[in-house]
Amino acid sequence: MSNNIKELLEQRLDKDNLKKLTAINNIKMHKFIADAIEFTRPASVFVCNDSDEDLLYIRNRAIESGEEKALAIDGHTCHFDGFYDQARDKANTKYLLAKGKDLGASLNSTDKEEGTKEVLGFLKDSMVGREMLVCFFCLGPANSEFSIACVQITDSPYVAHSECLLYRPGYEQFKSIGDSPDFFRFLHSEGELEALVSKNIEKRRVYIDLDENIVYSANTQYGGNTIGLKKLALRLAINKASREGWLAEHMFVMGVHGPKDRVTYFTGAFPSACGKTSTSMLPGQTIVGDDIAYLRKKGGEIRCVNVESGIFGIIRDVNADDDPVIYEALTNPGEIIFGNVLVTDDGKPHWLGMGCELPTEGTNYSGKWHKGKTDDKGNEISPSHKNARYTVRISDLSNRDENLNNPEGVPLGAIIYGGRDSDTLVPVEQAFDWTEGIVGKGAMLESETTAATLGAEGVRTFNIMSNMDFVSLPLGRYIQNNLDFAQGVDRPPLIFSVNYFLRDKDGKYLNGMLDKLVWVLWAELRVHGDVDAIETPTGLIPGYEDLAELFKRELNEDFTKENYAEQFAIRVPKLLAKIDRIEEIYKTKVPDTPQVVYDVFKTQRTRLNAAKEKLGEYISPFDL
Ligand code: OXD
Ligand code: MN
Repeated sequence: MSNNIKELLEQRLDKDNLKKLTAINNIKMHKFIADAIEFTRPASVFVCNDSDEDLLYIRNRAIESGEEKALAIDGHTCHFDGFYDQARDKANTKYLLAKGKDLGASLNSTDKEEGTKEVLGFLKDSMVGREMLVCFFCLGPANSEFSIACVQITDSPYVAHSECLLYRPGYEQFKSIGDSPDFFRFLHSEGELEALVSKNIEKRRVYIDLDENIVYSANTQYGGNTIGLKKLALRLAINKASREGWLAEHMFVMGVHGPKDRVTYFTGAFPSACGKTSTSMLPGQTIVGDDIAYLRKKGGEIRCVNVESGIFGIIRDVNADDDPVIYEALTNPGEIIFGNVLVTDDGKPHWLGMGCELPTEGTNYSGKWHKGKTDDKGNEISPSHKNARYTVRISDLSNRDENLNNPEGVPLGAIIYGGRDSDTLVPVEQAFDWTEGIVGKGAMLESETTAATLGAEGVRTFNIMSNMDFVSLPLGRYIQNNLDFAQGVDRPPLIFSVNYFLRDKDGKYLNGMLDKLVWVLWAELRVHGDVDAIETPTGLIPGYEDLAELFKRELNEDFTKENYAEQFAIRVPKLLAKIDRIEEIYKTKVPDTPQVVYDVFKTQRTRLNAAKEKLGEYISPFDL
């Protein structure tokens, strides 16, 4: 260790914390901590070594600092973010790009020199009078080819506590990388606080340096902007994966349980708040992860892991009927952080769609709340925010998969891509092959925006592989990486699209919340060739009889021929319009689009026009 670094650490850390830090012998990490101390000037530094004692210290700090309040049920706490800090801030999340580097116009970036200066300006002296927390985590299971060591610096005990639930401990893993410079670094400060929330929201910034594998986050508390290992690390990982020939995706990983105890692993990419978590938590199935997956090729197959070990889930509409496993965890003792829900004086959390009437007063992200309370624009404040969250360890859930922490990952049988689409795609469709799947399902994904990001809701938006917010390389290259990924794989996973959000002409949803179980189980049967399918111009859809049987067996419902005909109608004009819309985006915004993308558009257009000629604009699946 250079003398300066050593001296600074010796001066600023007490004996215990210095010992914990220097037990990890990594010069680059030590320098990162020393620089951050010098820059942010905390009153003290705590280093977490993942012992029970240290984890308890962080949890207690979250409560003592007031960032979390203990609730009535043992282990439950609640955290509030500022009124205008309730979602990911896309506009102020940017890549720091050195002169001459270009990620394409679709990615938000800023000049590296200027951006670094700006964000460091906001971080300067930000920890004066506060405690700096230094935590180590491992992305992916420990001691595996998938593992990435990480160090997080934050002055928010809430952020550190959340990460202790959401990620695998990394102190020992960090020791095992020795002096390697290959790890991710996160520096976060919530900045000046007022009533316990970040005050200077206009100075909220999340800046990502892909060359240095470092992310700076300032003046914000909302998890999506601050929990370094989540979407901030995903951006770093996508870029690293591209350099190293693997994939980092915005995907759940789940075990789908087919006939005779057969388990087939699926990943699923959905934009935020479009049913990703609830799919991974479907009754009778097992969860590996609900949000981020790493995929690697090993011995002729694709294997994948959950990068995380917990869930930062949207709590809205979690209730005993639709999400029984999560609901059980949220209503029983265990370590859980509720975020931005309504809390009543008896210490109980309440949220939209929990299955009962909500109280008319309590405390929420606006402070003391009563029914009818309005914000400064005169809009009624909802009791619990639409993007309110819960944070829980997957190991505390009864449906955890036995391979949750398998260092080898799980073999991938199928990928599903889903979005919020009221009028175009059928509920489930298999792509003809890997190329049509990546292009026709993943690279054509669109979704109506939700409360998980700041800005208007319900706007149909292009969202490539549901990863648009996190892609950190030119989009054309990202697609090519996905296309190439199946090379050398003996049986590439099947690719499906799903759509849970089809509506009729009166705006009513055509599907029940649990219908997705049937779509996923049908897809599982397809992976093993157990059922036939009907060819459409864009893929393969289920036959009526197979679905009716699954609806009866799994949900005890009679799936009528009318339902089937309405849901699985091929809406040719809508599908053609979608191709036009997406093609225009690639032509105008993605100069490095691989030719094969246009080829797939062309083929699908030709097939759709031929079908229209023969069978009309809206084609009943019974006519195919
Ligand atoms: C999330 C998100 O929190 O995608 O997972 O916003
Ligand atoms: Mn997500």
